[in-house]
Amino acid sequence: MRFDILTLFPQFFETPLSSAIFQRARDKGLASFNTYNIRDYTHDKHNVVDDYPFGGGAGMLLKPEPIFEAIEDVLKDRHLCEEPVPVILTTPQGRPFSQPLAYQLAEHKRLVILCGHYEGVDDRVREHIVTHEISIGDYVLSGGELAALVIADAVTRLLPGVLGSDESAAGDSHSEGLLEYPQFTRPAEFRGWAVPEILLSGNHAKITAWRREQSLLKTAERRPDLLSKASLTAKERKTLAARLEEPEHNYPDE
Ligand code: 6GU
Repeated sequence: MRFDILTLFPQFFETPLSSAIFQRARDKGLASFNTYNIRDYTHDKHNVVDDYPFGGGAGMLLKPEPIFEAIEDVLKDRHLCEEPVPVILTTPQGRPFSQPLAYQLAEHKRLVILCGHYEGVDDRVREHIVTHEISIGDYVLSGGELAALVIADAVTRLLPGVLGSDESAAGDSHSEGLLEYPQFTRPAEFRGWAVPEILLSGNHAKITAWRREQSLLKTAERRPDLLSKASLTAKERKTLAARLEEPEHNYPDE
């Protein structure tokens, strides 16, 4: 997968893209990451990338010309027969990012990510060159750079071979629409807190059943919105409802 990231702050990406999952994917030859400074695509003396909004109002908007030039330059070597490359704009107005969307994006050979600017981007960019507008949550970031890194991380770890087989993405929180069950490592007792007995029992069928139940309970308590979309058997729904009636699951509202 080739990522081309367009930003006003290319230096923002230096350390992250040389660390952790990104470096691992690069070392294995499974992903490459290029950053481009939108300012390099201006032609005026002061390299102006923003301007006042028509009609007035607070703040400045990113101008369309350098953005179109930058994206067209990044995509110039493509052959007509190649599949279209998604051009993602990070914006709080976008579609909420999610694990299913990460899987969809991971299918592509290339992604272009245009980092939005908190005050906005001329709407002709959104309308005529961007293919996906993505938000990473209901809060406002001062720029789209962190969102671009979030999307790139979530997609990179799904590329075949990036994670080892025993750390594969299949069991992650959200990959089955449920939150993950609690996990423990040694020591079996730490400061008087013991690991649940069942995990030490060696009974794998019971452990699997316990983990499934823990996932269901945690999801029901913390993210009931996810539970309504997850695939539960009728029996699971029934036992979950019963378990949630038990007093230890009746938390006061925040
Ligand atoms: Cl993608 N960009 C900005 N600026 N703020 C955000 C966001 C994106 N997603 C959530 N908040």
